[in-house]
Amino acid sequence: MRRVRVIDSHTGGEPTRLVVEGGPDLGPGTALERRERFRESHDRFRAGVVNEPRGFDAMVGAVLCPPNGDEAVAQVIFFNNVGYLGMCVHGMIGVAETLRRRGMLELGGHRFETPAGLVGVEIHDDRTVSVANVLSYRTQKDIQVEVPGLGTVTGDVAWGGNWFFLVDDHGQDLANPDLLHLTDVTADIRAALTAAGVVGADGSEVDHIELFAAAPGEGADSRNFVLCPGREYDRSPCGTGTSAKMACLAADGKLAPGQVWRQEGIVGSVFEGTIEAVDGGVMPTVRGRAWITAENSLLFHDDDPFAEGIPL
Ligand code: PYC
Repeated sequence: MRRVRVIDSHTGGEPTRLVVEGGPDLGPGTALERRERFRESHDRFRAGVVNEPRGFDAMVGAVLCPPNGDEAVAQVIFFNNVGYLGMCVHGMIGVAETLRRRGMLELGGHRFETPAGLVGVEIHDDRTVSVANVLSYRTQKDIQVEVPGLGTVTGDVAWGGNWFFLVDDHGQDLANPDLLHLTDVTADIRAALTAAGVVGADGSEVDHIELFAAAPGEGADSRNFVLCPGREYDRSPCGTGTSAKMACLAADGKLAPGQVWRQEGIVGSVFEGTIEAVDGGVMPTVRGRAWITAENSLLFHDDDPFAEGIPL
């Protein structure tokens, strides 16, 4: 029997499950190299940790690996119900809170290597965490796709550590959301993008779809709904999506360096973001808070037909 110790947290409602003991040996290398080894040789472990019956579709998992040099305290690789992420801001906030609580990180600044690049983490004394994310930028503006049942949908393609399609004009109600309907609509938009051959700059699928509307209250500048790769929606405001949004706003001259952008998610939690302008885009910082929800051991029995998750 394999025993895997995990600590669960949520950041603005979105869960993160950090493996703290019993994870796979991913060998030497960069976070990107280790992520590919994870995918090739340990994908069943990924599925067993985040999918039913031990997890559920919205769960994001994380494993820590030793750093590859002296630039970072550790590497983090994030995964979900269908695969692997480049970066995950809500997850990074959850990992930082978990490590702080275990006495492994002090208040103040730290750096982590992720498959998308180096990120900074600042743990504040009010328990919030700021994540200085990777370079974020827009690659395509006002792309139009035909979506069956919706008509022509116009949006931008941008990178914030993952690839996003950002749509302002969609006719959907984000104030009183019908989550199943929004999931279907955004999944249809993603399918239409794929069918039209719209991809990220590196040829990757644009696998996150982000709808925006005015925030219903005073506490935020905007509300979003974000469809993640495995057809689940982000319960948090999505930090990589907020980074992509701020890159688009900056490119349109609507967000100045240092100006605070408050992005509300579909369950009402808020991330605060700022940008620094750099060549080729913006360097975003996103701040939020995580809460530990469980300290647990996952058990994988050799004769359990669902040790590697339920293949749905
Ligand atoms: O916060 O960056 C994020 C994120 C990505 C996927 C789910 N959350």
